Amino acid sequence: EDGYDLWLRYQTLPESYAKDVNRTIKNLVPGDINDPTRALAIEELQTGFSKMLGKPLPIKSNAGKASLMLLTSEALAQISNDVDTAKLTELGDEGYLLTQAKINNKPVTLIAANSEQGLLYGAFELLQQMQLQTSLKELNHSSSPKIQRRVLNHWDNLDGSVERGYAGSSIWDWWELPGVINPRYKDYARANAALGINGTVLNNVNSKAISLDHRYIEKAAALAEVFRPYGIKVYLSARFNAPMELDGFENADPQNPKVRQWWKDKAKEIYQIIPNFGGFLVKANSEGQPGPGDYGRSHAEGANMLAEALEPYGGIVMWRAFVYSEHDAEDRGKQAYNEFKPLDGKFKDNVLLQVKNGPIDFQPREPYHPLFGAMPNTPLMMEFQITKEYLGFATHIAYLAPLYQEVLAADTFAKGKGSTVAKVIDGSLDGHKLTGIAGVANIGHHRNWSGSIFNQANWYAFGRLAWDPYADSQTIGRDWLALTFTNEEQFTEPTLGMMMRSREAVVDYMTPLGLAHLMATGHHYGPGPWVSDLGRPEWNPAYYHKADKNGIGFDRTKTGSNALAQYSKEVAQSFADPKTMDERYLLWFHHLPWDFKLQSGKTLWQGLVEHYDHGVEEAKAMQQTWQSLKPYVDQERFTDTAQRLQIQVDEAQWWRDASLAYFSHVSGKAIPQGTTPPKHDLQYYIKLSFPYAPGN
Ligand code: BDP
Repeated sequence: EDGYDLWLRYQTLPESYAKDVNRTIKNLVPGDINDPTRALAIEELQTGFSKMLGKPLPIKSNAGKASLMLLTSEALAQISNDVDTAKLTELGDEGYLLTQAKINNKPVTLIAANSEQGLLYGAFELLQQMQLQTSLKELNHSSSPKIQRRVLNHWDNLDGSVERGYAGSSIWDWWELPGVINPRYKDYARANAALGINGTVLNNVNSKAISLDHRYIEKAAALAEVFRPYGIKVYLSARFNAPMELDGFENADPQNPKVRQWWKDKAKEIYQIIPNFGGFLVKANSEGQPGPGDYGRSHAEGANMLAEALEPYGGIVMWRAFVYSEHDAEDRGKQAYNEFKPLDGKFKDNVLLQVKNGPIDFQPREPYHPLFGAMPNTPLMMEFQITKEYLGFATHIAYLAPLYQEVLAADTFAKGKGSTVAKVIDGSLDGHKLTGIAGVANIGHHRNWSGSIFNQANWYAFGRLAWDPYADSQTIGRDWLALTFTNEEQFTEPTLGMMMRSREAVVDYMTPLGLAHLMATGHHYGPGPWVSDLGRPEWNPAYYHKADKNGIGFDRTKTGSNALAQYSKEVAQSFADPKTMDERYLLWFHHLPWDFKLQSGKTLWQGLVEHYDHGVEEAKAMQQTWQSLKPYVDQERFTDTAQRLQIQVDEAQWWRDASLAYFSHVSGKAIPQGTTPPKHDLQYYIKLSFPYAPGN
């Protein structure tokens, strides 16, 4: 068990359940396997049945004898009226129905959908339900995605490195493509299609123009070919000044007709070899990337130029709202809103604005981004980070579904109570048709794909929440555990408990009570709250915590940056009073004296120390739980996880000690009595360096 098979392990089923399946499903009527997507559905079913039950299903062509059928709604209507076709229609292009139906008066297990794609999703779901040992007789399950574009963002570079990647180098071998098609590309597509992911951006948002050069388009086309029958579209990150870098143009100004024509020609060239190309993802005027701002043009003008080029072919632009500049450094968290809100309604119909979940940058905890709910006339797309840049890379366990769910369920009050972020991005709040969600992938060439077994859970959870942003992180976690290890409750329940608390543990030992961005320079791994010497103010941890002898925290109320005013009245009010608000966001919004009284009655300083201690205790508790689960886990995955947990315990301690050494130093507060002092003095922690940390 090296983790390669992800959620498609298809372990031999226990005898009693296998009997049940054998009684219900005796053969398979595949339908027209000339369709490549249907052929894959059949192939997957046969792989699954062979592995789980020891043999593939006998293939029958005669519907009269069928026990498992895959039927599109059209085909179904011709042979049976047992299924409500109106209900099927509601499932749209990608939904499916799994049910027991009567066909020719005989009971049949039916996968029905409006498209071949829906049938493929249905086949994966049937196999998942079998792995979870759901009784097939009770199967009556329909599902359709609530979000249209469910996309992974690979931050993969053409030289094979991965920005913020902790699972080895890129799985794309750009050098050998398009000649060599690694079988792993197909396994990648299978794993994603099993979750309903239907798009992938192949290259880093910090992109190179050469990705749009003909040679590289051919390489991307080879991948697109593998992914197409799985329903996965390829997208590319586009460098805004590509006309200059590739073809020597003098500028990349969106008002320049020649530049506009260049993008039109480029789109045409791409669609000639990738007919189902998804479109472009663009990081512009952000962290040194070129963009329309270089010519005094707005983000809307830049995005619309690309949108116009893609429009004839049905392509879209995913334009990122991740911008901040040193010239307006009072509060970095306010800048995206200030820049984009005035552009609401100015984007073309095939543009999605891609917004990170929080206003700063993928921190262990942030409030939701104030743009959600603030741009009703523009479809906003969510960007989550699956790779754990700020949550311990691949060595710490942090199950991210609770983080995702916390943001999706947050109420923006944009149109009154219940205007959740999920409703903003699934289009239901403002009536948008084009909708999307992106996850920055944690995938690399490591045999287990994600660098650690538990990191796979974050990829899985992203996929499930992209399909249904209202899904519950517990259920997702439980399913993942059953698919990945075993569904014995003695294993799943304690492990799920550990997963569900893991993210909060990280918050506690890294950035409790609403603190953020305290990571050391460059690698974002260890603590560096003392760092204050970097070129731009908002690159320094000291800018974010603002701790001195009088207090700590970032004042985002009226007396400070007033970022609170970017939220609706109700949300702003809920965060306005530090005495009554949700303390998980306390120091995000308030600068408070060290002796401020928390709701527990303790002082802020005591509370901070307790959170740090609690984080370390939780890491230790996870380690103990895991040790008790040894009987349920194979040696390889048990040991690998145990080793990582040991690192996590040691590093939780490091984070706690270094942070408390520093905060005690700036505040002049002694470590409270009865609390263990940091192992070393502050200088020791400051001097540690990590020149070869991965992912830079
Ligand atoms: C930051 C990462 C940086 C990315 C940037 C982005 O540190 O590597 O390029 O986000 O999202 O968090 O563009």
